[in-house]
Amino acid sequence: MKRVVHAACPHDCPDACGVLITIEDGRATKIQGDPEHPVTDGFLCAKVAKYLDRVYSPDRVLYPMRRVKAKGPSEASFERISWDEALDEITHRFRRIVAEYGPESILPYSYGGTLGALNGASMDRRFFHRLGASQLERTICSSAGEEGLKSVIGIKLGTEPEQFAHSRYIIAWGSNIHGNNVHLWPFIEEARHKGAKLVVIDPYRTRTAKLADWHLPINPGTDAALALGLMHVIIDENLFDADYVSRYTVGFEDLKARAQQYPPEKVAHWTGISADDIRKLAREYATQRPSVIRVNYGIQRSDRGGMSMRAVTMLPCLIGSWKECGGGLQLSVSGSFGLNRAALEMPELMQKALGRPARIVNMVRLGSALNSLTAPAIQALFVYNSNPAAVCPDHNEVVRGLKRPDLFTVVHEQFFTDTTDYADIVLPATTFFEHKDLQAAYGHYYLQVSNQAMDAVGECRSNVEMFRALAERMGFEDDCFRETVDSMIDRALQSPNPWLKGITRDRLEREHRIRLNFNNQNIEKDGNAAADTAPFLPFAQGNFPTPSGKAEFYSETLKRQGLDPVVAFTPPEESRHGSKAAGFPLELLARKPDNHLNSSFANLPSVRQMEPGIGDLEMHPTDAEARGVRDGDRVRAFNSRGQIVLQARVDSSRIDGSVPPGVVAARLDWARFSPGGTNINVLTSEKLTDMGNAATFYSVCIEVELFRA
Ligand SMILES: Nc1nc2c(c(=O)[nH]1)N[C@H]1C(S)=C(S)[C@@H](COP(=O)(O)OP(=O)(O)OC[C@H]3O[C@@H](n4cnc5c(=O)[nH]c(N)nc54)[C@H](O)[C@@H]3O)O[C@H]1N2
Ligand SMILES: Nc1nc2c(c(=O)[nH]1)N[C@H]1C(S)=C(S)[C@@H](COP(=O)(O)OP(=O)(O)OC[C@H]3O[C@@H](n4cnc5c(=O)[nH]c(N)nc54)[C@H](O)[C@@H]3O)O[C@H]1N2
Ligand code: SF4
Ligand SMILES: [Mo]
Repeated sequence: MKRVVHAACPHDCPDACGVLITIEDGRATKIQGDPEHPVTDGFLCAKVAKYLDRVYSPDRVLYPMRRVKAKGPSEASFERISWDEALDEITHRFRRIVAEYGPESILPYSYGGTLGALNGASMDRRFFHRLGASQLERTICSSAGEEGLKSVIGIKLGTEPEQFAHSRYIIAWGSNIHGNNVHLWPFIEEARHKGAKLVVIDPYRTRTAKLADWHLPINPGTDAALALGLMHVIIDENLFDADYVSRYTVGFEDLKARAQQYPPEKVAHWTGISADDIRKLAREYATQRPSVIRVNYGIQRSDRGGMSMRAVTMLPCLIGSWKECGGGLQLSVSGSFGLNRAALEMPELMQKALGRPARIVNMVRLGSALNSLTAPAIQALFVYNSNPAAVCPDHNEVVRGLKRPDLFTVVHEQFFTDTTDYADIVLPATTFFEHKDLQAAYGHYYLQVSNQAMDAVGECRSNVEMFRALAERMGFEDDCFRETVDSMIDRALQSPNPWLKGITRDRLEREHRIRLNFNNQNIEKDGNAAADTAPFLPFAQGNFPTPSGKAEFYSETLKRQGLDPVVAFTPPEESRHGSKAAGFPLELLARKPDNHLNSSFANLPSVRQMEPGIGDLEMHPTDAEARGVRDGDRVRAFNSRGQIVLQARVDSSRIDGSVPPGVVAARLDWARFSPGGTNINVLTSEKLTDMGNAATFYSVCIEVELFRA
């Protein structure tokens, strides 16, 4: 029997594609994009187009496993056990640890394996809250940018992707659209056919930059200076929207005074972009309308990433482009869904366990947490939806912690990863083909139900079912641990957010995707709303959900936090102008692979072959020559935290190079696939950003030399 099931891709990607899975006699035989999805439009990225290779990979974890040899990467160090044995062992160890050290000595560790609302954060949170485990501060990706964005406009939402087709001037700012957000590209192409210009601001010459009309290779971490320089010109030349500014913003005079301090010549020194180009960009952006900025997370993985994002967010407020269809700015739109997360996660359960909220441990600083946290020290680590032994900064410290023989580590995974190398117990996890979920997005405004297409392979269990079983085994009798998946979806949708009005599970199951109800239309009796397709212009008339109700060029909240209430540029400590560059003159971009997803997919041969040269260190000829390095040479890249041997790729042309002078780039890979058993995160640091306690993957200084074995 053949059937086609509607699902939604849950990987950590803005696009949240609508997916159709063909099932024949219980087996998935085809995956394709859902042609009816208005944004993702029937195509999938290359890696997910090969998803059958992932679901049916011979390397899947199929059964619970127990370690039989010492921790570390070595073959066949696990034996198969039953789920009963696994759950017994985990609960036995947890009970002992709780009795001896208290529940906060247990640390959950999860991030973006699946962004499904339930399997991302629901039963797992209930479990750890009820246990009284330490809380994880999940800031490895986006929180600096979020805080910077919200400090100006109050909420995490922005221009819908469909509107980019109407833009006349598009800036991709720290945004690798072709690699990381490919479903925005057709809208940009449509705009360009109508004459729009695409500008890319990125130190690295990405595929997006190569295809753009204008690429500005900016020095890493200097975006706040560029934004201030643009505002300097826009204010100086009277190109701002005085009416919009006076009605809907606060702090213009403070901003004006600040921008005065950033004339283009000075900004050119910081950014490496000429004063003429800064003036030209400012004039074009302010006058070729509608103009829109697709800023992505690239600019906020930097020491002062929060302030960089704050400065960029001010631009559309200054020129009033929020009024126009095809104007404004998009970083992430996830704040618009407003699902009832509290009902899914039930933080009140911590009260029962501890009588207070549990302590918070930052995920970026996992190495420090495992090696030096006290009162109490971490005794057990429970990893799911994440591969910290690959993705976490300061890899050597992370591995040192994971190797601790006294640390009890459980990893719930689809594959044997760098992290399972250090697990005591490995549990098998389902893929999205094998469980049901509710799927929001961070790059568009459609909500979807992702249906279960097939039975779980082997003895895999979803995160929801695994934590349900663990809670039962721990003896947690609260009703919430017996709640069904459907009831949890219903509960997530029961939220005060007016844009969810009329959106029910029943409708999602029938209609597959529903745009948020922005015009708050009434739903007719049969459950169908008239299609709400009017462009979403959230800030056309102000309505910023900030403390002042206006876009904040001046923020009292930041001032209270001891931060600059306006915005300023300070060079990142680890950068060419920074205080910690001595001895390590090259700025490293420890980048994402275009065809993998962070560390996911790297282990699948059919996907890996799409990412040739993943072990390369890209260098500019000037920097290579100065070190006697030629294309193809093996080089040692190092700083005070670690070293890694990579193959030098030196650009053939100074003008068309992938990296500008002073910048080197390498891609994230699994440690076990790299020659020395370490990956590029041996060079990145635990330092947190100025706002949002996020990671600083793109503020890293290193030195490079020829490798002599
Ligand atoms: N194919 C693929 N898709 C992905 C991912 C993946 O790994 N692979 N990861 C997913 C995840 S988790 C996320 S968060 C999103 C992220 O998507 P993006 O935000 O696009 O993420 P990045 O690739 O980190 O950064 C974007 C660009 O910023 C540039 N950049 C670095 N430093 C600076 C700077 O200081 N200034 C400026 N202007 N640019 C800078 C980088 O060179 C990069 O090309 O993508 C998601 N999609
Ligand atoms: N050097 C460098 N490091 C980086 C970045 C970078 O750009 N450069 N990017 C950073 C960013 S932006 C992010 S978001 C993080 C991402 O870090 P992670 O969220 O850890 O992302 P992945 O590497 O995709 O690993 C997710 C793991 O979850 C597993 N998984 C998938 N679905 C499920 C499920 O349903 N259940 C369970 N139990 N497991 C599942 C996958 O098999 C995979 O091994 O990495 C960060 N690290
Ligand atoms: S990873 Fe992104 S682009 Fe690829 S299928 Fe999933 S949502 Fe779509
Ligand atoms: Mo991310």
